Amino acid sequence: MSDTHDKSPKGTRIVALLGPQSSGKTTLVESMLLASGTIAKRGKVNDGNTVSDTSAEARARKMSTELTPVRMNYLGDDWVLIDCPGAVDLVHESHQGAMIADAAIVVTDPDPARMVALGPIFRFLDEHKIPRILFINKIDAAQGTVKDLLAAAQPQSSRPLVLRHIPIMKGQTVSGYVDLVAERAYQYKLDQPSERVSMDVAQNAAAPEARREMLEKLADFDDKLLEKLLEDSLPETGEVYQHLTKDFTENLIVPVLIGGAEHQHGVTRLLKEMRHEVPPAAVTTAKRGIPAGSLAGQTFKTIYAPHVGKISLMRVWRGSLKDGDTLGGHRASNLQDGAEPKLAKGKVAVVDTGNVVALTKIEVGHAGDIATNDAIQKAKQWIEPPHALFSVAVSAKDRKDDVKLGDSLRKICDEDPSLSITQIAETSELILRGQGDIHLYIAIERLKRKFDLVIETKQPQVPYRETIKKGVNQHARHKRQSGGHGQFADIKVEIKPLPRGSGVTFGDTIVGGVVPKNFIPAVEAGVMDNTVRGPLGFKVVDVSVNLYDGQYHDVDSSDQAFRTVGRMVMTEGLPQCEPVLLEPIYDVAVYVPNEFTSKVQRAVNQHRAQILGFDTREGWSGWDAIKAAIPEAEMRNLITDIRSISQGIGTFEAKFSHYQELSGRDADKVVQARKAALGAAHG
Ligand SMILES: Nc1nc2c(ncn2[C@@H]2O[C@H](COP(=O)(O)OP(=O)(O)O)[C@@H](O)[C@H]2O)c(=O)[nH]1
Ligand SMILES: [Mg+2]
Repeated sequence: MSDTHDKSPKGTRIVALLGPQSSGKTTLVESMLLASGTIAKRGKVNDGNTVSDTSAEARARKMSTELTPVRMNYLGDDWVLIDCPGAVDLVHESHQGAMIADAAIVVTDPDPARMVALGPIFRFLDEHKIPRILFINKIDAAQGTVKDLLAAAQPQSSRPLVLRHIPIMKGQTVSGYVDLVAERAYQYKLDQPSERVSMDVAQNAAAPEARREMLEKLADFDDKLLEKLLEDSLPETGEVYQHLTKDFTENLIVPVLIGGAEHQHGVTRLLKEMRHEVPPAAVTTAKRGIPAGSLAGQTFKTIYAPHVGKISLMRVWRGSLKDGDTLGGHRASNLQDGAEPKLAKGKVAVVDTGNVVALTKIEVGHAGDIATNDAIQKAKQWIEPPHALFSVAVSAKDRKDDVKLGDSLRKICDEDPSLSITQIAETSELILRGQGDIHLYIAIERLKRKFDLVIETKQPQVPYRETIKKGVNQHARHKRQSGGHGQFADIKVEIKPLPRGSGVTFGDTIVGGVVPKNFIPAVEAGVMDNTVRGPLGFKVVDVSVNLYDGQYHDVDSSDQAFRTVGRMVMTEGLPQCEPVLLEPIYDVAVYVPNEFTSKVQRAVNQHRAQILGFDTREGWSGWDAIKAAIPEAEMRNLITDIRSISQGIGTFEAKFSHYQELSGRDADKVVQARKAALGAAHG
């Protein structure tokens, strides 16, 4: 691709395509590239030949698995389109793309029942003041009229949705549209720009009323326009465009377009609107609080590529970056086109304001970090990765890869900050956490492709513990006579339950040196040895052990003998104390749109939950928060269940709360499984 040809005065502008999975974002990118003449023939997601969706993981799944910047020049203006994944699991990835965009195109299916999925997207865009166009796609397959669709979408948006054109119907299908601003009618043409037809041919009686509705929405933000409308005088087209541009840029309204990406319908219209209304980088720069200086760029994505190493995708917010410039205190060379989906192709000499560059062999921080000539700093505004919702235990299939495992996992988490890795001491497991099973399995495929690392996964173990329900006084004697001098130790202890959270305590009330002071630490060590695994097979907690009597032998007693008897007293004593299983309980808040609350509540109940009540979700109109206490053992598929009921958008937050007794059949199952596992491990 050529670099700095006919420079557009606005620099390179960026739009991010957001929207639910499978709404047609990748297809729309393809259509925009075709309409702008960037490509001569459109690829198809199902044929695996689109310009974005290039990774092996995306091709295999026929869905976008990472953000992909794609370059386009339309009527002399430079653009980067960021195709974002729509899968809820990959939300952080799409937010990274949106954070460096000047505007977003939100693509939706034409189905009223699915509009609820737009809520979190609009919220995110509100929060970061990102202007957005709503593109109602697949209009060829609409469920209901455009009016129905808009009525279903409006409650999801805090800003008024302003329909910019209305469909022309031919029987049950949409055959074209009337542009309400220009008052022109267009007929869709398959795989071509629409053809202008006369308004008479269009016979669209609804147009004047729809136009008036549009103007009334604009008048809410302008008193002069309101006066005009009240006096029944209509504004000129030019004036309407001015209002639309201003209100869009200032995020007061959401313009709505309709079309069909797959058939090139409404695509030129979208490009024209972008051309006139999407603000340049300078406007976004001011909004984002990008630090002053002649040059500023922001890393928005880290990628590790085989043979290349770390690649940082950066948007240049201010100034232009030239080969050899100092960036973050180091020399930047070998600048690559950051909007070339296959990357590491297309070396560029200069990266202009607004444009994206792929940097290698230079440290420019993590996603979100801002580089100026001499420093790298955290951004004032960036996004935190969402709470983890799903986890698996991972290990290298081949032991010889153990060394590589840690480093590769760290890189994959750097690429995707919504992944995290934790070593759990109690279970000795390495846990990979993320947003759902798809998320984690994509990560595991990446590990294979990028680092030739084959991962084995297991369901993470629940760190059960055990305690006792009653106390006992226990005597133990260790005596062995063999050859020379033997071993002798004798103790009496009182074992007692303690309140939850106390751990294991050891003390003594020995008088008269019946157990000499110097042996007492050995007794304690022996006792502790046997709290690592109690009679049920788990770590023993909330138990006090007091040594109150004993005997020793001048020659045969030793630390070793007392340690042994310390172990014995626990092995013999604990089973008589009514051992009981403890399971970890989490405080969970499940968040769903209130239309799903009762159904989700029922589903949550299936997870042995104790429902603590529900309330409205703070700051989220139309959403509820269901509070519950849920055992960790029941959390595994919680997100899958919530999503299956809530159009994929329900979510939860969980925090460890406490350990709680588990008895009955559930406990028996756990203990049996543990015995089997320990038996297997010990051969
Ligand atoms: N009927 C119809 N299908 C479309 C249209 N646009 C996209 N699709 C189909 O919708 C599916 C998902 O498209 P894709 O671009 O991968 O969606 P994304 O997940 O939003 O990127 C694909 O099978 C497309 O062929 C359209 O305008 N009409
Ligand atoms: Mg896609």
